[in-house]
Amino acid sequence: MNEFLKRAKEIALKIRDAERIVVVSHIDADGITAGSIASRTLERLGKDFRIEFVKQLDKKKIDELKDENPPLVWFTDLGSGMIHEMYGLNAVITDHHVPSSQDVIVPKHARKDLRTFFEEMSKTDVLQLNPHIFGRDGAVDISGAGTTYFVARELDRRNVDLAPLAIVGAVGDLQDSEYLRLIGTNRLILKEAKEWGYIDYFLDARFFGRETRPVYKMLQYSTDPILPTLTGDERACMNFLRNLGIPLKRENWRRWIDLSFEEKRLILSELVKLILRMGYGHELASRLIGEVYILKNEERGTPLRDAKEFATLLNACGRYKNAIIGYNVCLGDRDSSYKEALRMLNRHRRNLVEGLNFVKEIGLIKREYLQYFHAGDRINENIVGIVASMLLSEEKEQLPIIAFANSEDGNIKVSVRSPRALVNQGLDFSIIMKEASAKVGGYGGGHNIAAGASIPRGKEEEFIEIVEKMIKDMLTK
Ligand SMILES: [Mn+2]
Repeated sequence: MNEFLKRAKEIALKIRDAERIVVVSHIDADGITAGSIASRTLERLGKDFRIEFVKQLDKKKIDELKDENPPLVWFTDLGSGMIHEMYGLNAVITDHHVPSSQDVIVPKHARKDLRTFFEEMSKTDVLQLNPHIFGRDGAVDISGAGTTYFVARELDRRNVDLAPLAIVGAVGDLQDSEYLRLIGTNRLILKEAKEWGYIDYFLDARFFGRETRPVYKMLQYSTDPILPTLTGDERACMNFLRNLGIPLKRENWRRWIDLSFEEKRLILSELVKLILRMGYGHELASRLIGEVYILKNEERGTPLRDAKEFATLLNACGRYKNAIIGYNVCLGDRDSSYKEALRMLNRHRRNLVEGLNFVKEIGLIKREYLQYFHAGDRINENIVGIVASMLLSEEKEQLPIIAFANSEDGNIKVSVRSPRALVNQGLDFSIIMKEASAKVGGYGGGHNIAAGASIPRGKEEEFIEIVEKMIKDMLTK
């Protein structure tokens, strides 16, 4: 921990010394919260700065920054994977993605003029705070918002009030999903935030919408875990509650937070029985309950009160190219930006439901080792991956799902989601997406369980053939 904090302090010093700073962050919930933490910190320091949100940090963006050549660039929730391109740039990075090598890699385009390259290299000054370089797993230990928070905290003790945003960022990146609670360095943020009275956390149902949805809706839309015979069926959910003698409505539709302890306990124990009776096993049942994170300064019954709902609101903003709206909400706007964010959240939910219905209409095409669908223009490329996740969670006999959608750049966006059991058997879609897409003239990557790619139009069939063969090889090795 000492080394980690020491690095945070070094970065803090560099920020304190900089005359002007450009913050570059990612457009998802973790990136938006990370950018908000950085920006409030710089505001409190009285710094001259600007912030921008990008979908991904590519060479083109880095070249633009090099041309502008600001005194300091602060990358949050991205940057570690592109360090090898940052020669000539004065930068700090607070990220949690797998870093590219710390050694000097001479990029292809620089090989022609090595002298200029090494001159530039010698001017390069990049410091990063990233759990991977301290031997921890960036998928669960701490998020981009979390690493940014540790630097903010070094710069000004008042910034402890930004800890809730760091928790929202971690939850937005599903860092609580595997262990059903936040672990590692995230725990330090959590404890601090609790001591200061900003956050409360306890065991409860992990359902999305605890604060805002009528209970029957919450069950109907549950995908983690999926509730056999209930998920997706409104009438069944209503009947399930009625049969337990739980009133659906008092003055208003009752939400999870409106129920008594006894009512909650009854529902949860019946759900466990249902899951086991339907043969889904203990592992699924265990996902019903986990740690939940409450932002105590936010109004009860709003999507900002629960970290998971807050993160979803931000993700909705990012996905529809309005990261800045989410950023304003993080910084305290409860008026026009907040209303706009709510509108985007509703639109996002509607699009997901429509997307799901569309795929159910056209049907998944099943093959021996995978299943797939092509959404064309009917599902936005930015949510086609979520639709694939939802479809996967509804199935009992599970094959990986490959989803295609038309991308606005003229190519085909590919998203893949794999059942965890196959990943445990050695399947790794980060490798498959990278190699298979390269074979058809595209690019890709990601995580073992969820990955993506971009491939040229018309190459879908060929791509499926290659992917299926690679899955087969990996699983039968
Ligand atoms: Mn992140």
